[in-house]
Amino acid sequence: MTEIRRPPGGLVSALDPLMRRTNGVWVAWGSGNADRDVADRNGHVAVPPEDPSYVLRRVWLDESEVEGYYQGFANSALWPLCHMFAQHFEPRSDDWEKYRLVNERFAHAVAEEAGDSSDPVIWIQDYHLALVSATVRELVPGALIHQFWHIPFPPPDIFQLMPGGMGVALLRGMLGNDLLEFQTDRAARNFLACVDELIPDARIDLDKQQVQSGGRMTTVRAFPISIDVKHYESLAEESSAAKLASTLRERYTKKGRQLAISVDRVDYTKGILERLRALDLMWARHRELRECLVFIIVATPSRSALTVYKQLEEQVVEQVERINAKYRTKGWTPIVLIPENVNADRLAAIYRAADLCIVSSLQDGMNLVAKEFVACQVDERGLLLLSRFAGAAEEIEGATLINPFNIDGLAEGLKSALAVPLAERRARMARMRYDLHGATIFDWLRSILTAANELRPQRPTGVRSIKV
Ligand code: GDG
Repeated sequence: MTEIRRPPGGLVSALDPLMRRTNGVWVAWGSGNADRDVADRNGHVAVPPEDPSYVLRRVWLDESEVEGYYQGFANSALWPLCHMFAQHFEPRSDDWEKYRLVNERFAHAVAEEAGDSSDPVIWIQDYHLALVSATVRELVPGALIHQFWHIPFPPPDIFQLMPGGMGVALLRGMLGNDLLEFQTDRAARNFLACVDELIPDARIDLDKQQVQSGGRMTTVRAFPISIDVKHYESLAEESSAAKLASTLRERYTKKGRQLAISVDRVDYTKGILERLRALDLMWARHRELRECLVFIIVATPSRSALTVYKQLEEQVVEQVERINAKYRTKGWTPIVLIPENVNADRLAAIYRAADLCIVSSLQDGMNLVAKEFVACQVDERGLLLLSRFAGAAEEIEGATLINPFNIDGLAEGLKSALAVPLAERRARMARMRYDLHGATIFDWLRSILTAANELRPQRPTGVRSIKV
């Protein structure tokens, strides 16, 4: 039997609705036992299976490629470096070699899909493919190429931890794009500063946010990603979600207790252990707050093949067990851990039921959970505590900003949050919901396509797009 799995990451959540609307070709790595069975000779799969509306072109990777390219260079070197976690940064030359080769293969697959079209629009997604645009430009000279970088970009002092040749090759690869899209101005500025330090022939115009190098120009700008707001709202409004939300409230908000939630892939960038330390400190310091709050933590395993991620999963379980053992009373368990992927309907009900949602990322490109929470708060009772180091903090007005490195401050911030009156919560949530409706994933897409269009006004874009 073939089981269809939808990975939990923000990238897929964000792009699937867009692909359905644009009928493009999505070139993506193929994995899972059944992937080859459902693809045709050319690696093409029509998706979604129940209502095919676009084509996936698979690039097959063997085990050693997955290890070196994906777990290795992408997730053990680029990911930690971009999030400024020098302690997890492991650049290895074998991994880099695999990363280069796999990027090369993606570039050739894209060129094949472009076929004889003289001016295709090619949109590359994320940090796994930093070298693709430069190669595609050689293979398809007439293409309009742009790339969205979903994660932060570090300042030069951090970026220069990357061994010289690799760092320069990455920057040159990214400069193969006509338009390079980041989540925030800060990330765009950091990228320009790195180019300024490391690419001697580059000329940067900071006002226009453009780089001239190798005889061509790259525009570098911020386009904060969002979500399909109506989709999340309608999930939360479903009668089954409403029912589950009231069941959760009946179970957990007895005796005037508040229900707090968090939802993350288990990743050291998300500040899950810091959040647990703050809760522990708050309950240790303020006895009166015991039994006042139940915390549901959805912690979805992710990248478990990497030791640092597997260890973090174990640490989260250990810490939750420790805190529960320390404070539990007869009728109260402080933390409910859901250490697995929950389905989207259940997630919407959890968002809806909450009085408080905490996003405590130590660094985060955007953080879609913050926006999903706002969209699903159809009863407008919840408060959002949001890390100032998530891109979302630069966008959402009405959240309470927190510094998750400051455990002490976070514990006190949690205490204050519990005391915010309902009327103020409602006013803030109503404001956030209003703003979110004005900045959805479709607005994000439109603004990117408009900016790309402006770079080549004589040729319309978005007619047939190819995504990597
Ligand atoms: C990267 C950047 C940027 C999580 N657990 C479950 C589940 N999820 C979904 C959430 C959300 C997504 O995963 C996580 O998105 P985030 O944005 O929070 O984070 P990353 O995965 O790190 O995404 C990030 C994003 O790309 C988009 O550009 O915002 O900064 O790091 O959609 O709902 N979904 C379900 N069950 C779970 O258990 N159904």
